Amino acid sequence: MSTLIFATNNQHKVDEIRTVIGSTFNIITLAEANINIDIPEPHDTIEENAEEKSSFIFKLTNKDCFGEDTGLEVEALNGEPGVKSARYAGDGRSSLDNIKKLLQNLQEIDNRKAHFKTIISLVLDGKSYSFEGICKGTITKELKGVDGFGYDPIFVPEGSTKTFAEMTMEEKNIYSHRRKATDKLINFLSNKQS
Ligand code: ITT
Repeated sequence: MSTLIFATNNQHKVDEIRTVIGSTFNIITLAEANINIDIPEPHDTIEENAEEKSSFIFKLTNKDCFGEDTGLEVEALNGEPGVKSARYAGDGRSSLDNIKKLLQNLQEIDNRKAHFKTIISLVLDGKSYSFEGICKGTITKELKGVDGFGYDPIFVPEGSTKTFAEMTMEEKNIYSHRRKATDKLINFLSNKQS
């Protein structure tokens, strides 16, 4: 198996996916591939933005690669922030700003159901494939925990009483959307090899 470039600038994603992949496959980050670029995310769906990341890096390098896009979809907000998860509070705002806006919008609302959705888009030998991972859960009323990133301090996955930010990365990986999508990627790559 040749090396796969992971088309992301988010080191948390790299750490989480590397923990799942272990030494089965070799992945290198954009930084390790000496690619210093902010990949555009111009589309209206998580699927299209994931595909944009992998195809963008494939066009640049002509190498096998994958990207992923993730969104938090909140039932009572008709799926928002969804594809806009990174910039919910506006361009250039922090994760804390995004969280504050979300909690504000859910202030009077009892239905706290939400899920994370990750789409991994792979380009292998010039062909595209995609893998989905969903993690259902609920949004808390206040922030809890200091680990993880993004919306982790306000998301409790089904089957746990802790937020993702109260978990170690290994615990988060038991439940997480990203791990589920990564499992499918590993399975696909393993079958290709055999
Ligand atoms: P790349 O595009 O470089 O991969 P990014 O951070 O821009 O990295 P996304 O476009 O997928 O990643 O951003 C989605 C938003 O959702 C962003 O605000 C993240 O902080 C948040 N997010 C993604 N995965 C998450 C997770 O596992 N837990 C909590 N928040 C997450």
